[in-house]
This record gives sequence, structure tokens and C-alpha cells, in this order.
Amino acid sequence: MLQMVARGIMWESAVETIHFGTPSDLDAFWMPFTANRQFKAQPRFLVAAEGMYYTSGDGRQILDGTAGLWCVNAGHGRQEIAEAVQAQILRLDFAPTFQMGHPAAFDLAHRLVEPLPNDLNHVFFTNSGSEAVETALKIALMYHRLRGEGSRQRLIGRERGYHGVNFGGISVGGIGNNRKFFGNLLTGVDHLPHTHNIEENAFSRGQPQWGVHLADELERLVVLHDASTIAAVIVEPIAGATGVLIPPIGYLERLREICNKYGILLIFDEVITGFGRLGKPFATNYFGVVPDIITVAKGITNGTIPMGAVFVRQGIYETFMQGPENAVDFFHGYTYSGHPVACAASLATLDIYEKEGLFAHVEEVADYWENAAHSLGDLPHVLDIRNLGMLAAIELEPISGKPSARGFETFLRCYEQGVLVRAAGDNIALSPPLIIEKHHIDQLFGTLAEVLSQIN
Ligand code: PXG
Repeated sequence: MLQMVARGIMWESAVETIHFGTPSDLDAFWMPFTANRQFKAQPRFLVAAEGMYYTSGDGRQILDGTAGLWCVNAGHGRQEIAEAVQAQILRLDFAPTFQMGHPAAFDLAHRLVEPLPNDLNHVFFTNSGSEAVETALKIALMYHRLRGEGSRQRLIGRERGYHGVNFGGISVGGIGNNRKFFGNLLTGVDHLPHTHNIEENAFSRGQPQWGVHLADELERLVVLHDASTIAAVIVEPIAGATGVLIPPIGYLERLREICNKYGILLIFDEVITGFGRLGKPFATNYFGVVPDIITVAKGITNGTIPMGAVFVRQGIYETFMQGPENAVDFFHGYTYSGHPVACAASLATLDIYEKEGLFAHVEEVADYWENAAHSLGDLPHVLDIRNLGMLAAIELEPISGKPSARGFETFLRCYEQGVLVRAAGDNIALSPPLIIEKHHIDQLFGTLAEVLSQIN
């Protein structure tokens, strides 16, 4: 029967088999960012999810310490989103947003910008964080060109930055493995140094004291390249994927000052920090630093339907609106920009965030979370612990000659013991759904503590 299922016969059973059991064929799916051979030799299936827990293929409850991939902020299996999606598909399954409109996209854009400061009040929709980043970079380049400063072509990223996997994003990104195999990438890109320094900042609670001067490296790049060649600086307010690097006190403010001084656009990539991760709608609200452009994704739909977005300030939008009224103002967009079903999912998600006061909940449990995270400080292998909002990372000492091995082993053991964490090299990253309660926090760090005591 399994073979018949694999060939697509016996549809009823196939649906059941594919969604709830073990697939008959593991070979065809080339899994992203995965050690495919390791996984296929020792597969780990997630087959259902509700609230804070996944159900594994072997029927165990797995505490979700990562909100899926930093995206399921309101917890799993939300009825309201499912209903909104179903209703939207039945009412209007798809409509183009090129030269046409449907109401949900306008309603959502309006809702999204409500909590944003200043004049960050226009939204361009994409389908992922990677696409949001490409879009933001293109907006920055074209903005300067439209203003008659077309020499501003250079983009500045930061070491260890993650801005998705498309060519612009990996060019400004600073993760070696994401860059080295893919040719010359965008030209004219330079990078700020990352802000991580264990000697100075190990076991900081919240923002580290040391490191504001690292923002001054932007001044150095301005001297080197000249401001007239620089379009934008893009940073994650908190660098997530590389292992949760919290910005030193004053660092983001300083970046903002230098960008202002030289007419450089500041882009915050808030794909992870957006939608309540820090207890505020966005990191810009949390840190009180206002960029010119923000990229978001993930929590925008609670991870249910792919969607990303770019928020831009009024002045940028207006600059694009100077040409002939009947001409396309920005030659960019995706078939699914502002997809009606994604919009419906997002509107329902925003309702949940608001009605349940989930961002305020983060503020309520943040101290408990911080204390629980730092209680692991004396365990074997632990080099550093970092946290802010509902984010934390535990940095482990790499096994000599085998970088990432200890992180991966920790991830596997935690999964065996009922907790899903994410290994970024030898950093264990934690970013649970924001509905988390104290007993979940106990389970998460309790299991991690056990595992760290067990492993070599
Ligand atoms: N920017 C940031 C800051 C991100 O964290 C992206 C852009 C790209 O988003 P999409 O939707 O294109 O994946 C991300 C995504 C990890 C991990 O291992 C991190 C991400 C995605 C998958 C895994 O930590 N971040």
C-alpha cells in the first residue's frame, strides 16, 4: 500500500499518509538548510501542532522552543486564522495587485503601519523575508537615483548578518557559508564588523554595555568609499540566525546618527524582531530608533501563509510618486504581492496579537525568561548566554576541530527529550511562541540543562 500511496493512487489514504504518518519516500524532497543524508538516515517528523507543542511522528509532545522557525508567535493551530483563510479562499482566492486591487491588501497595509513611529507609513508586500530584503535594497537604490544621487549605489551590511538567501541578501549578509559558493555577488558591498565579543560582554542580561564604538566603523567606511557612493546600511536590530547577538547600548542610535549625517538610508531587517518578539510591535518601537525602511515576514501571518512586507517612510514613497501619473512608479513586484489569502491570514493574526495582548505578555514574562536562561551559566560547555524579549541564545564551546558538532548534538538530544531548539553552529537559539507560560519556560531550560550535563 505504501508504494501505491507514493504513486498517488488511493488518494484518501495518501492524504492521511502524507500528513499524519511516515512518508514512503524520503528521497525526492531536497530539504533546505538541512544535512539531508543525516536526516534521511534518522528522520524527525512533526505531524501536528497545537499551542506550545508539536506532535512528533512517533506520537510525542515536543515543546516548541523556536516558534517553528521564529515565526509562530501566537502559538500553533489558531482557529481564527484557519477560518479567515478558508473564508478568503471561498470569497476571493486570488486577485492581481498589479494595476488592480482587492480590499484586504489595503486594509492590512493600513493596520500594519498603525504602531509604527513617525512617518513609516507605506507597505510593499512580498512573500518572504528574503524577498522583502531584495525589495528594500532596490527601493534604496532607486530612491537615490530618483533624487538625482544615482552615484549612491553601495550597500553596507554587517558581518554575521542574515538577510535571507537571494543574491542581494547574501551580498549584504555576513554569513560565510551563505556567500562563498555563489560567485561574486553584488558589487560595491561592504560590511560593518559584527558586535559579538565574549571577552567584553559574556553573560550580559539584555543589551551589552560594551561596543557602541563599533557603530563608528560606519564613519570609517564613509571615509573609505565616500558618502556619495553609499545608498543604505542594512542591519538586523538583533542578529537572529547567527545566534542572537544583542546590540550594545547606544549602538543602533549611533548608526542612526551617522546615517543622518551622510544622507544614508538605514534599513532594519525585522524579520525576526517584528511582531512582538521584544514585547513591542517592532524593534524600532522597543529601541526607540527609527529606520527609513523596515523588512518583516514570519510573524506577519503567524507562519501560516508565506508573506513578507517592506515598510517605508513617507518621503521615500513620495519620491517614487513624482513621475507621470499613468506610468508604473516602481518596476518591481511579485505575482503574489499582497495575496488575498496571506492578507486574510495576517489580519486574523494581528487580531490575535491585539486581543490576547501577546506583546504585553512578553513584557510580563521577560524577567522570568531571562533568569531561567541565565540559570544555565554554570553548566558544562557554556561560554555565553544572551537574551532580550522572548529571545535567548546559549553559546557552547565548540569541540576542537568539529565546529557545530556540539550544537547539533544538543539539538538532537533536546528533540529526543521533547523540546525543539535551534542550533546555529554551536549557539542554541531560543525564540518560543509568545503565548509561553512559566511552566513551559521551566520545561525548556530544564531539558536544556539536563542535556548540557549529559553531552560530551
Ligand atoms: N531576514 C532575517 C533577519 C531573517 O531572520 C530572512 C531575512 C529571510 O526570510 P525568509 O522568509 O526568506 O526565510 C530571515 C529568515 C535560522 C533561520 O536558522 C533563520 C531564518 C530563516 C530560517 C532559518 O535561524 N531567518
